[in-house]
Amino acid sequence: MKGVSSRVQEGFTLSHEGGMSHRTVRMAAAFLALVAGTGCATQSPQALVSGDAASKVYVAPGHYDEFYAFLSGGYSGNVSVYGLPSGRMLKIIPVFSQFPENGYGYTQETRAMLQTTYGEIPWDDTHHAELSQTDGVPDGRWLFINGNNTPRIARIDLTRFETDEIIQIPNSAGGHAAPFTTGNSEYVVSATRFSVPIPNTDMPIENFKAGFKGTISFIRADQPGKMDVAFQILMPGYDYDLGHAGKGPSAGWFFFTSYDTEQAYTKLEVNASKNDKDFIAAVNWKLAEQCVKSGKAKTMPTAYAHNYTDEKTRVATSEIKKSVLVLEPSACPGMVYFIPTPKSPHGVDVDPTGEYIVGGGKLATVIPVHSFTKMLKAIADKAFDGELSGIPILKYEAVMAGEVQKPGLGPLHTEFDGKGYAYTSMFISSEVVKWKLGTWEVVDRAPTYYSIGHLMIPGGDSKKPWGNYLLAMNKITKDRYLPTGPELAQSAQLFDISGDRMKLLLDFPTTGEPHYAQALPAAMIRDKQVKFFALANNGNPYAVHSEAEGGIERKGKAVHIKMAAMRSHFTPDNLEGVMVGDTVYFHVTNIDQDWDIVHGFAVLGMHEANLILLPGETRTLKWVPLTAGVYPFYCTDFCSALHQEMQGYIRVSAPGSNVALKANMSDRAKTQEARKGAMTMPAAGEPKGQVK
Ligand code: RUQ
Ligand code: CUA
Repeated sequence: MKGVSSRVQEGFTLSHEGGMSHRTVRMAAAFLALVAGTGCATQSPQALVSGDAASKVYVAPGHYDEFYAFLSGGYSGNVSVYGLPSGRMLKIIPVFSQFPENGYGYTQETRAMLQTTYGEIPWDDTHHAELSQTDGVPDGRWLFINGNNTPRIARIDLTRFETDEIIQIPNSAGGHAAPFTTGNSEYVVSATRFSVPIPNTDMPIENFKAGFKGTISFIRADQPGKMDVAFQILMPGYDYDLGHAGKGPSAGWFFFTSYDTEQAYTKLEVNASKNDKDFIAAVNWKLAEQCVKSGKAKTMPTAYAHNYTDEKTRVATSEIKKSVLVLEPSACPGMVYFIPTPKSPHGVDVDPTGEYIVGGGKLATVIPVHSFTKMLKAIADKAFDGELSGIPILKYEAVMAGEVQKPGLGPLHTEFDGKGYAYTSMFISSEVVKWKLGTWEVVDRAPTYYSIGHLMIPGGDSKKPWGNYLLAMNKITKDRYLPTGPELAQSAQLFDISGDRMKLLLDFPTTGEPHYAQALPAAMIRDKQVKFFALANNGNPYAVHSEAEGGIERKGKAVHIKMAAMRSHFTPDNLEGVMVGDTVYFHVTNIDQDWDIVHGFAVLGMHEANLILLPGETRTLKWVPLTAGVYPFYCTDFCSALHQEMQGYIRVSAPGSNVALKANMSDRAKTQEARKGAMTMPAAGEPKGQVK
């Protein structure tokens, strides 16, 4: 069977040689489309790529892409960065994962980033990449991303593309509706996908209805290093799935979808799909702030970790916070309303004007759109259908702006182009559906390959979308690429949406499973990139600022080695006097001061990952030698013509041996006038806050 991509290039039309899996998926999509009366997905994929597509995504050698796109890495725990329109991968940023490629989560300086109240957790499931905003528009300061499994939110600095801060969310499980931002990133939010006992204690699962609750957390986010759970709202025990802040007129509100309002706790596939409508919770967060200020929230003891990397030392520390403020809706009337929304809604998206709130009822036959103006009126008129746990339920008809009829099957997520159109992903019918805000008519549809989850338009959930491209992130890849055994890379597809009709431009594979992504014009952050860290400012307690400062020192069973790395040697590079039973800390500083001159460090038999040392940076590898012998170490990053010469030895002797501690100096180091006699070590045995 011939690969689909090669057939695209050859311009063949699809025939039965396309292979079972491919045909089956397309037949299923066509069948579902027929059922839905849409008649889509009957074209072959080849026909959808027009002749000029290649030139639209071709970025010539040496030229830059127009956008940075940040894709969540799903179960890889990372974020990956791509250039658009080329689809070239630029970087993987480790967030909630240990990353052997650069030592994140292994080095003594970074391990504290993965600290939680459950201990050090080197993995999570990232879903939603969210750029910080100013006045409702991405501003290029930071990227936030959630950890879904052990609820956490991370901040990535966009001048360094590094994870700097992680906060754990207490009283939560499944931090899925996260980390959506308010218009000036005052807050990012996290809502519980899984309701749990709060505080979490032992109880029979069948106590679900009475004992399990959801929380919506507002996390202060506008100051690096100071992320904190400002307050939590205690919600009925449903599954809170996604959220989005209002904007413009609705800027003081936040909207969250919920499913399982049936409160089933087993076989949810059936039992949580019974109600015709679930809810979008509309939260007046400005009012919530006031209620917290006026003392309506209760202090609840709990525990959650806050991890932060100091700018000067580049050493992460972890602190455990001990309490949180919890607000009951009944204590703050007017703070939360439920908007009935068909049926098990997934995404909730607010259009650029802030007027329309679009639900993604994944089992619904329409796309429901609520009106913010009507919502305010319904609240004023008390157009309620009862209440639940003190939360008024608004009348569906009173809030509804319109319904997109026969959109396709399985609407999940919607983004906007800023020109009056919305684009909704249809998981079951595998397509993107373009429709007009206000008239609710479907104006275009384009098949995706296959089973699209999120879609993304740069700035497409903000007040000002840069609306020329749309990226579809698909859950199933099947035959789009050369097969690679039982598991295939996930797949993204880029569409040109600058014209009336969507045009497929490009497929590219992605790492992990991207859920959501966000993108911004490269020009916003391109010239703000840090090129190296000034050695003079390196505040790591074990840093060396010249070769002359290198050396070795024993403190009981711990041996600390301060080492300089530069093109193309380590100083010192011959070390003796270490014994079996010692724990050795290699504190290696890259003293080169040039962009992209990176060194690595690894020792024979080590149990950690290698160190990757950015210019001007210090990183520490902990090594426990198990047997006597001589162990080579070397630079793992090809840094110069004499990179292969960048190596050294450490001698390990039997316990109790009398081999003297010794670290040789290079000739160059000996002549360095910076040499101040014996090396000095910081008073504290270890850099503060490091995890051992
Ligand atoms: S999810 S495919 Cu955002 Cu985790 Cu919708
Ligand atoms: Cu330093 Cu290779």
